[in-house]
Amino acid sequence: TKITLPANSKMLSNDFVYGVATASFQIEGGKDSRLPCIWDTFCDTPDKVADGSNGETACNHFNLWQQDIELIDSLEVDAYRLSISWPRVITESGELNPEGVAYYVGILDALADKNIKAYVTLYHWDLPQHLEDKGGWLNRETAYKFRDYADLISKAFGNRVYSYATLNEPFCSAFLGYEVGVHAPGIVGKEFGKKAAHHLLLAHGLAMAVLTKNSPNSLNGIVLNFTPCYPESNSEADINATAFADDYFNQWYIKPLFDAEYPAIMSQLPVQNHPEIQPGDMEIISHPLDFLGVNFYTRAIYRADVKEHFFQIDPPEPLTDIGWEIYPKAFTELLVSLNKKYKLPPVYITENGAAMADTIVNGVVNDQNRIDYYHDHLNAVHNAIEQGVNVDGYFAWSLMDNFEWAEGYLKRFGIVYVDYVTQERTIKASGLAYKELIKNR
Ligand code: GBH
Repeated sequence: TKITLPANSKMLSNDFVYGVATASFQIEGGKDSRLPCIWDTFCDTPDKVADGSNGETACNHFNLWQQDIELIDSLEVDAYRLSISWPRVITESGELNPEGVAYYVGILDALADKNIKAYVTLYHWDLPQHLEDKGGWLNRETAYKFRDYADLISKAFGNRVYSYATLNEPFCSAFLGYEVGVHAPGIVGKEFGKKAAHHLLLAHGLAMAVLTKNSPNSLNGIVLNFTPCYPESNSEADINATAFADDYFNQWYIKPLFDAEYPAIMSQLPVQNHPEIQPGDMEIISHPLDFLGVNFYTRAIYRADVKEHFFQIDPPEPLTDIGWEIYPKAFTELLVSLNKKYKLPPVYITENGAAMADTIVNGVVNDQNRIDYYHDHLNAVHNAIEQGVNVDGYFAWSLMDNFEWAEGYLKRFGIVYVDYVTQERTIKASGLAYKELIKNR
């Protein structure tokens, strides 16, 4: 029932940052105090979210944030990763909304009081609906709107923020939102995904320039998710198909940041599926980063396919409650391979965690399988550090159970249990194990 690391691990030094992470739409509720976003609309569309739920109340963090910060503090973490709800802080005419700003300033000041570093993500998927009505991430203009939002909010927050991430997982926004449509805004078509991705990356680059100017002392960067790709067999066909999938899903979002170009597979995509790149865009996108955030959950296995470039096979066991394979070795291999391919700035693991079915017995949540997941994955990060990767911190996803996007409230990623009827929080065994690891460094 413990999370342990080798005694000599860099991850046991006091300057390795341990934190917990959340995202605005997944925990806040307080829907009446902000503009509508694309996830409100998506939730209201039949059959999009597994349990037909929405983010109207979520964990009611909008009202309970003070006690939630006490909770975070009680876990003895060094840092808290939160996201800002764009539709809460910027009005439809593009001005700061003072109430929305005051809400986050309250949170940031409370964190500072407790010496908890604030890692702020500016965009964790809650695009204002009025921008989607003008084309959302398929409209280049949205990138400039994001830059303006980053400019206003970073001036308003002053020096309260330890680290800014521009975007969370542009892959999810672009591919899941604008290509397969399983996330908001639910648009489907192979011709859309890479166009949306380009505007997201452009938004990131434009915002990096603004953050570097307004907030030169914070660590400014981006958070990417990676699902490392493995071939089903050693056949050349499977290996090639896997490399294609890796470029399409993973390298597409990181290569432009460091190499100012998209993967070469672009030439194999039909022209109508290409991004619309204007002169100068790739220079903007490749703005230097102070840190790279890496989110890791699972890997994926591919085989060659006669019609498509690749085919993803069902994952082998063991699986988490959301059906994702538990394969920590891929975490080490991912970090080592990124470090080999790119000239990385310091890396933070900005999300890692597992959906597990929790059972509460007499008020105690025993989630030994989640403890095992954390133990194995923290050790996988340790192994990557041993192989030369510069990792400075780790954030558990998530602080507490919350609105798990298309899965609604059915899947629980928290190290704190949330009873959605009473809004009562109970620290799970995994939360206590995480706290012990941090305390006993
Ligand atoms: C993150 O997304 C989000 O940032 C966070 O908000 C969310 O709550 C959390 O993860 C948990 O979902 O079909 O086996 O190939 C992670 C998104 C997860 C997308 C893994 C791709 C591939 C699984 N990624 N997924 S598989």
